[in-house]
Amino acid sequence: LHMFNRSILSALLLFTSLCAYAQQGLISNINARKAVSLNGTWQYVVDPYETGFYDYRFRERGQNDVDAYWNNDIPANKTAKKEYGYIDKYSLQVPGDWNHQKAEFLYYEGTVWYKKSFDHLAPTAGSRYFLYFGAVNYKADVYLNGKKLGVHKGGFTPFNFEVPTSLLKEKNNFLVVKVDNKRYADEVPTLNTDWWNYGGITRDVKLVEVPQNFIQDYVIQLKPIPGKAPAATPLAEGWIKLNKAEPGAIITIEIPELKFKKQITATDSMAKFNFALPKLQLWDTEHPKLYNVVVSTANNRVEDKIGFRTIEASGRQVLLNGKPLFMRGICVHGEIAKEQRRAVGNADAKILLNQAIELNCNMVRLAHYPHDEGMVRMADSLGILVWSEIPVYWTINFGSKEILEKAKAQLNEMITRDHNRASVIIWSVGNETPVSPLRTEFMRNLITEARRLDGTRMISAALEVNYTALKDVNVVDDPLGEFVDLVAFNEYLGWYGGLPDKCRTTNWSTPYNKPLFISEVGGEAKGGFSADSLTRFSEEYLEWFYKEQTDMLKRMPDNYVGISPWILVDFKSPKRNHPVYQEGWNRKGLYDEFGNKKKAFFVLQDYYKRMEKERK
Ligand code: GCB
Repeated sequence: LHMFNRSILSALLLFTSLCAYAQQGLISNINARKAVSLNGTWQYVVDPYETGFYDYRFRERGQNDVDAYWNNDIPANKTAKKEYGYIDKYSLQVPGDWNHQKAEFLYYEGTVWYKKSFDHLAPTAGSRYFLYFGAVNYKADVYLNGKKLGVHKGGFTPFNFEVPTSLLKEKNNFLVVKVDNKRYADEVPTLNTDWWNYGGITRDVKLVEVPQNFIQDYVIQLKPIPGKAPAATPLAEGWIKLNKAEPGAIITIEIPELKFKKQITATDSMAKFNFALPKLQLWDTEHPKLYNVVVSTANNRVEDKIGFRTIEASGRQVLLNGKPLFMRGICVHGEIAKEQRRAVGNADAKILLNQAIELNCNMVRLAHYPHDEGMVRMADSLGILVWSEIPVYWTINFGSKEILEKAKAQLNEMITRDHNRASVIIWSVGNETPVSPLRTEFMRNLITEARRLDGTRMISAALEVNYTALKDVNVVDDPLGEFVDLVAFNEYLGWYGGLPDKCRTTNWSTPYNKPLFISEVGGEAKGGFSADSLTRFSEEYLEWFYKEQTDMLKRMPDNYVGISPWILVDFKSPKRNHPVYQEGWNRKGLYDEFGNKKKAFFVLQDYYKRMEKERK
């Protein structure tokens, strides 16, 4: 009986702790909200043994434990013992990964406690407050004035926790975030990735103020008419989600430039709508027209910039606004190579997207995780199409329900953040997952979830081809092809299989009657290293590789709708250890880490110029 009670008790405890810290509804379009930025200098304690979290018996410390690092670090008096503290000598900039900020953090994977004090001088009576994090890699435990607000996992998606107003003080609020970027087998991503595991509070932090009842989220998108261009007065559909709805509340949607105004009445917290918009300029890659859209209730107003377009996989083609689309893409990591750090904010987004534009791209595949919101916003305004992905990467434990839930949570956060971005046309549920019935079931679940969350975009996943069993015709027949809208596959013919001239005799096809996209292709070259084209890692090898590849592409089947080679810029990876050519860098960039173009760049650029003419 004793044992029985114990197990019930521990099950109950687990359940309540999960509930207590479940993420509350994500507030979208965060930059349009009234908020105080908590970016800037944060003090920190590095804690590889997690002494601030566990006592010497490795039991989680109680909330008021004076040795818990979430509690005030000032000793009660001069006699009191304190073995930690936050001082300016140990500080980091937020947003930003820790790895590039201090030499000793380059390889660090573990816990760092971040602390920021802030004042809250003039709280508005009746307002509600949320702490918002653009992203923390990987696990964040958030504490304010000694009270735990919540836990979030997932290194690339936003989250927010409501702050009870009674907890906020006028002066010196003590905000602590325990950030842990250790890799685990049962997390998403898992232990093994081909990129740098940058840790820290990598994106913006804000204290957001909203009224009691507020507009939490909304979707306003064109409804595609299968196989057709949108009507002259296109049909928009979507919904508005109110936090603490008052039944009968009036919601207004306005597009001032179009002199459009529509009111709907909320019956509960979700108000769905569909209506015809006036004649407007559609968003596309040449005219990325964005309209100011204002959603308001009696006491809350949110303004956004939204482009209106339709996207769909139709038969063997992809249609953007009803017209066949060819994607001249490139894969991009969220990294500024020159400074060996995670990309964050608009300025970084501009650097990366302009590099893609120079290559003559109209599309980017944001690998392998959701990038900073600035990236999709910038893509919206530059007219670059986006493939956005969750880090379900390589081998994860596909039999685990818990892992599926973790992946779903990230999918949900990615879609919620960006579901009004015209640039985003593809949600990808993962990359190069090994074929098995369990894997397919897992991925099919994610696809179903993505469709439930957003029925207006294509769903895909980067599939694999077996390079060791290359035939003259390689068939992309991964069973997942049945469930995706766009059959996408990675191929490295001439790098991981054979030499580039293998391309002369190789052809590709898929049994699925769907559009076919090459989501990766690439090889390595060390910028500035010149040799004959048979020498691995030379610029000439990679140039040859791209010549053979682009020649092969002339023989692609009629459902070939585009390609996003791997990758825009060389990127840091602990897996790449050649002491001369790699030194911890994956060298498949068309730009090297200093931003110099490799010879191969011009081969792809030429191909894209040709394709732009041929398949407008
Ligand atoms: C892939 C992966 C990508 C790797 C790349 C490589 O297929 O999707 O994340 O970095 O190959 O360089 O091997």
